[in-house]
Amino acid sequence: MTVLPKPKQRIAILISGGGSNMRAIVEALHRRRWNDRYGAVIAGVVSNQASAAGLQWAEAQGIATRVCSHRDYASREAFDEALKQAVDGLTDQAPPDWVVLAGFMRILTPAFVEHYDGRLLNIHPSLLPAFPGLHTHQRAIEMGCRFAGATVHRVTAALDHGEILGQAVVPVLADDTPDQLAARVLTQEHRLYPDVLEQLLQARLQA
Ligand code: NHR
Ligand code: GAR
Repeated sequence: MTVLPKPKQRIAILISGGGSNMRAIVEALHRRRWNDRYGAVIAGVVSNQASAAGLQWAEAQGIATRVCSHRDYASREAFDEALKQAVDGLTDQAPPDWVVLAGFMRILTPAFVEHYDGRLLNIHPSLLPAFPGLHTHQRAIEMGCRFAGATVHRVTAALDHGEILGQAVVPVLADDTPDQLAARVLTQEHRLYPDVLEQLLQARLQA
């Protein structure tokens, strides 16, 4: 009996900071045997910040890493072109099957988004469509929200407005600081993002 090899699903992860969501995804890939089950592999990690702590963790795992600093480019268009080269360079210049924003902090141009059409995902630390943009936890507290959370969505040219793929909800507690709320949300992000990604990997395999 011949067993056909599964087509690969190559995942690139874009970070700017600590990379705890990146880590949750890499750990889920190993623990849940995503390579055997869905042909999933980590193509590499790209950061726009050379100092991102997540880069060191990825390197220690033997994952390919690249830095593409927005400060080296005169325009958003020029940065995004270089970022695209870095991302596609992880996979012999073909776009990876999935490009996952995990705490990536630069708004992307329509040209970049189109290049990865349908394969680009983000986790945003609010219950979209509430609070797109930055400082979500402070804004949720100021508005008196009783619940907050995180949303995984497809990335489109309109910031934080793509199709919602999954959400996780946490309570806002009396006297929460933005940092306390952020930590509670982040814990749920680490469950949500791998779960949504696994569903997409599974669906792509069956397509
Ligand atoms: N790009 C597009 N086109 N669409 C989306 O939905 C995107 C995106 C890029 C990033 C993540 C997003 C978030 O989850 C994201 C979604 C950065 C900013 C921002 O204002 C806003 C939203 C998000 C990420 N960035 C500043 C900028 O001028 C820089 C801030 C900084 O460097 O600290 O790009 O919240
Ligand atoms: C996460 O809470 C993520 O949702 C948020 O930054 C944190 C990154 O943590 N993303 C944004 O605010 C995007 N603008 P991590 O680096 O430890 O994954």
